[in-house]
Amino acid sequence: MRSPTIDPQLLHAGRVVASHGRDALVVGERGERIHCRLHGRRLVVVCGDQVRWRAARTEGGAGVIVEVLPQARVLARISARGDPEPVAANLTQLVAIVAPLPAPDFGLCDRYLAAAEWSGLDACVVANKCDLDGADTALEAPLVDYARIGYPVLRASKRLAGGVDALRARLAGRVSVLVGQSGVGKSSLTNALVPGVEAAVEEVSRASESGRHTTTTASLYRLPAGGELIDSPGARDFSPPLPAPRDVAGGYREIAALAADCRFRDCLHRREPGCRVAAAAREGGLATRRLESYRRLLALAEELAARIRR
Ligand SMILES: Nc1nc2c(ncn2[C@@H]2O[C@H](COP(=O)(O)OP(=O)(O)OP(=O)(O)O)[C@@H](O)[C@H]2O)c(=O)[nH]1
Ligand SMILES: [Mg+2]
Ligand SMILES: [Zn+2]
Repeated sequence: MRSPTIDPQLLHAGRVVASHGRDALVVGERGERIHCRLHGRRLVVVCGDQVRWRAARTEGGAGVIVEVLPQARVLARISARGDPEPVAANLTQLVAIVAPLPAPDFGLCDRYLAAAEWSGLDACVVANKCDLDGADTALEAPLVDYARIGYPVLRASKRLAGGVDALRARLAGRVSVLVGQSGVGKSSLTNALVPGVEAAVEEVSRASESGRHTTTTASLYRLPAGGELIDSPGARDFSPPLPAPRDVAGGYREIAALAADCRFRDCLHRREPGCRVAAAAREGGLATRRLESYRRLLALAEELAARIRR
């Protein structure tokens, strides 16, 4: 149903808070929520996009998105077909969540952090479900490494009193996306941080006719202390679009810092003589796990570059 006070010619500003195929939920300037369709085939929107929309002329959707404003700092992934696909736009921070359960995949966490480096996003790591027995021992070594290279590492739990306080403080005033394996607790954290979010979760999942538990589409929420939070679907396997092989090291901040002292300027930190990065790993100044993770991503970037050349 169309509100008689909305002039179908008028363009309004809005923010995409969820999108699914050709449908998007937009929040307007006065906080109103409008179910919108995309105008034309070429428009694509993701969570966080700033858009212009007008009231629908025909019955059906309440609004039509006619324009997407240029995006800044996007989180993107490579789709199953191998194409780059934005996940969320206009971010300032990536929050990588790990937990003792499901079994943690720190290579995945590294790839999220690399995506943040390449997109110019602040990043932090959250060790969630810290109420579980043995949570610390399972995660300790990689978390110490992350802290050592300058990523804030926070502990969180929805089960403990004050269990999300540190994360809440970290999110204030920023536009953050929660990422991580399916089941690490992204939606649970969102519920704990955004009052009344259960209703919004219901609304979004009804719009996309999906189940309620495993998140299938990213959703953006306002935080009471200022800032915004995007809950994203968990990935079994995430890779950001990869840069040229020589730029992969830029996704690993401690490796990029050491690379300045390699003998060769184009050192890829594999078997080159005079490689400061490899030396640091031998001497204990660089986590071997991170170096191996970098080399795997480098191999992937080379494979992609070769495919593009062919
Ligand atoms: N013990 C414990 N369990 C938790 C905690 N947070 C979440 N869980 C449980 O972990 C399971 C997965 O939580 P979700 O919040 O749905 O995880 P998610 O990351 O949103 O998963 P996807 O949407 O599939 O990506 C649920 O059974 C939660 O109850 C926590 O702090 N402690
Ligand atoms: Mg979820
Ligand atoms: Zn090197």
